Amino acid sequence: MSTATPQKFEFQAEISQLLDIVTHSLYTEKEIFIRELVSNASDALEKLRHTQLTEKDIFDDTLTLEINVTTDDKAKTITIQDFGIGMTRAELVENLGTIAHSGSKAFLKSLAEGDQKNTNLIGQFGVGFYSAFMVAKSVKVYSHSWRASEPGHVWTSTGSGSYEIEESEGQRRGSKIVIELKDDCADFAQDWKVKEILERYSAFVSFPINLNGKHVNAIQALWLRNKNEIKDEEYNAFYKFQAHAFDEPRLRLHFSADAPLSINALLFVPKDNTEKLGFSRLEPSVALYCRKVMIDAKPKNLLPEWLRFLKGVVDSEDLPLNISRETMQDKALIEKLNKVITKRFLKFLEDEAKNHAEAYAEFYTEFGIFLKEGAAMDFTHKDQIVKLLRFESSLTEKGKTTSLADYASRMTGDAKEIYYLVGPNRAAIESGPYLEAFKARNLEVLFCYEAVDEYVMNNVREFDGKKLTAADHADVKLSDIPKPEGALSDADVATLTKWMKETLDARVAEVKASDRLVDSPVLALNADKFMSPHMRRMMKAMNKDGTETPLRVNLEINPRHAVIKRLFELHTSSPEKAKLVTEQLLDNALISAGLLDDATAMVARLNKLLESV
Ligand code: FE6
Repeated sequence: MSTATPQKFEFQAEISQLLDIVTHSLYTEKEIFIRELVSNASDALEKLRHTQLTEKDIFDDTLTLEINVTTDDKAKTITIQDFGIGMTRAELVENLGTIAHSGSKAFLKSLAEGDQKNTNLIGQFGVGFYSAFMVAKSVKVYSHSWRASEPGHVWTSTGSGSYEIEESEGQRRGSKIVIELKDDCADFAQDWKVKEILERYSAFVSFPINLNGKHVNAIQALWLRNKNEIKDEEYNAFYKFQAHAFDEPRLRLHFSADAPLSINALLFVPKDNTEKLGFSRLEPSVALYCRKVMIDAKPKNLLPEWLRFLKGVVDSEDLPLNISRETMQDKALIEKLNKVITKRFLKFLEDEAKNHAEAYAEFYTEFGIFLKEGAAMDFTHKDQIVKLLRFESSLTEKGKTTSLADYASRMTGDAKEIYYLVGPNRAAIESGPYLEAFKARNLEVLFCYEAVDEYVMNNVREFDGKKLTAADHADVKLSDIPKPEGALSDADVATLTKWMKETLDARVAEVKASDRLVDSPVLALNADKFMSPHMRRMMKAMNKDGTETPLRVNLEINPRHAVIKRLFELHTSSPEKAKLVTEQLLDNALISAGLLDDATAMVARLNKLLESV
């Protein structure tokens, strides 16, 4: 059927309804109409390229495959033109109604029910075109199919009620969409404004995009290329562009997957952890793409919180284009992407740790804190993350670290616990009274220097069936070792500990002989399961209650130590002085444990003791 005169059509009811939704509620930002129309143009060019492979007789076959965007701020118009496959008259009508024919009822229904899964039903050239009506007074679509035998047409509508189709002379191949902008949308006829939008959403579209004659997209979608053909410099340049960064990336992971989802991802770890440097909390910045077109620059749920230091791109063909922050159509899909990518990245770190131990150690120094956050908070990936944690230990050199797996491999006999001590640094832990018992028994102890470590250890709880245990907790039971000569007798110890408990009264829960002490006279053990010394210190620093909770410690004494043996004599010969010594020993133990809140009384007492020297 050939029609030279304009023909008027009413929109089908479904189309009217859909147009209304797209125009008024599907998208949160009006500017994305440019992304959608450019994406359609790119698809039309892709289809043409495909058609060229099999068809000889192509209309206007010499045209370059490019997209031209032009603006006219006087006339308040924006035009998006492609030399793609184009549409015949029948296709104009058919494509407009595609959704109406391919499950639009289900789509509308699910939208109405607030369940937006079904937006997936909309294939290529989906509702995207309709988004033009968010900003348009009127839209004209000039199109000429690649089929030379078909004439060109112009389709016109204001988006309400009806459209017209008319034959149009002199059309070149492809489609040209001319939008006459509403007055409050006139900004989209500004060159600078449109440039910004194209750079934001369409920077990686494969075909050249010209804005008012100037080429605006010179960067390749590196993530879709074969990684064997990409040079380091190209990756680094891409990273700088994508992350707005000035450094070189520390690590990168470029991977693709087909099942269970199509994924092409390029992830970077930056050189520095800026949060550590005191900058503000990082925002998610692995951008989400669908076939080179950006969907969300900062998707909230694409990766777990603790991976917020990653930069890069995830591209999945399975995503609907019109996904946006508020209309998270497919939470399940994003969750699946999240799982697959996180697992893959953790596997990558595992390989790095194995194959490039030194680079991994440097990465860990900088970004380990994020892994700790993950180990403590992310139950789904905990087991994989815990393998990546590293600590100094009583068996490593200063500055060298060990994994929990390596610790476990060194455990002997029927040992079932992995011990750790928290302290400000190596020297402090090594000179404290807690380590000696473990050293004497050849037990390795992990050294934790960071404020979060205790929290992490408490949350991780165990590794490979072995319990993570604080070495300074009262519950820790250690094996017997041969007692050195010259200790107080059991009876004398019983007498002395009883006397000391009476003397110290409520300041201690219990006084007893120690099986831990080798070189130190006394040791304070945390008797409170729920409030460790370090937790107490943290609460104090944050000015939370908890310093109010009375301190409960067990005091352990070393019956071999000269001071204790002397104290035993003193407690009968000079009880007053023995009381001062006992109190001082408790304070010494509390200082070692980091638990002495106020040293004033201690200093006064010490001065008194010094008088008698
Ligand atoms: C979307 C206009 C109906 C091609 N090229 C471009 N856009 C396309 C197609 N669409 N569908 C096919 C669309 C319109 C109407 C559908 Br009316 F742009 N650029 Cl081949």
